[in-house]
Amino acid sequence: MDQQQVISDIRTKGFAIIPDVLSKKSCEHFKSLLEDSFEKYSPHYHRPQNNTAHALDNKKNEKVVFNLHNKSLDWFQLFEHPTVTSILDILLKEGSYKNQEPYHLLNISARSPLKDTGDQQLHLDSNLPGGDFPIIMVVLWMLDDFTKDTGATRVVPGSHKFTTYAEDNIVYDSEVLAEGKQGSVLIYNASLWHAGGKNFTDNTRWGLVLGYGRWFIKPSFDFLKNTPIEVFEQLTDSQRELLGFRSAPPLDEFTRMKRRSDVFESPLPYKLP
Ligand SMILES: O=C(O)CCC(=O)C(=O)O
Ligand SMILES: [Fe+2]
Repeated sequence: MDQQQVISDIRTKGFAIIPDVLSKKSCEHFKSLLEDSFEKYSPHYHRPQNNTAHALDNKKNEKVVFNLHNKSLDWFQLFEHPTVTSILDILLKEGSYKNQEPYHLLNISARSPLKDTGDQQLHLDSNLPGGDFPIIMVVLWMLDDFTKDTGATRVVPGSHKFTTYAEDNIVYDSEVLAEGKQGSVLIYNASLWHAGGKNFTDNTRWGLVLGYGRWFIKPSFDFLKNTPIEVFEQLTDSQRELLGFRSAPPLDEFTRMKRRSDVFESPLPYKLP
């Protein structure tokens, strides 16, 4: 698919789907990493006492894995896949000073809704509707087929320009399904109204959900504190930058004056459970 067309679709409709980016073999490899991580780490997840009204934080009906950067370096192939970074380099920089300010990862998770579950309330991932420039973009890698039956993501085209939120429990006439074959990637402006669909099958519907935001937006988890030193040491400069190791605020005026840094922060000691 032509990159100019993808960018133009994201600007006008709020999203675009690029087919055939990953091979079946690669998708199956990443899915096996997800299944292993889910089995190993989900028993240790913090369980919130009270879910919010929309229950987007209710993870009982889905397999979900977080913070993949600290689980396998293989994930960086997707975090910095040139097909997506070449698009993000334009959309997440434009409007910044000289169109050159960096962006970093905000969210690194994957979800697979269980049978007969998964339908989410239409929502946005940007915490603010509308906006002249995208401040957060989401890259959703389809590691399984995304169909009506497996729970493809629902989207409302053009809603990234609305300055309101979707009404609760309403299905909009203009809503469409972001369907795609295994190995496709859905890229959307995080102000787009969207929702994970219901999975009516016994099959998995693994989607890797990567949020990228302008450098001054804080991430979902503290990557500077949850990246083990032995992982950090193996990362390239651009991978460290992507995790935000150059966008942390200075401790105080004696340490540094600029909000961004030329050198990398040092990770703190961290071990997975
Ligand atoms: O899994 C999907 O299709 C979308 C997930 C989503 O929107 C979210 O978790 O914020
Ligand atoms: Fe979302």
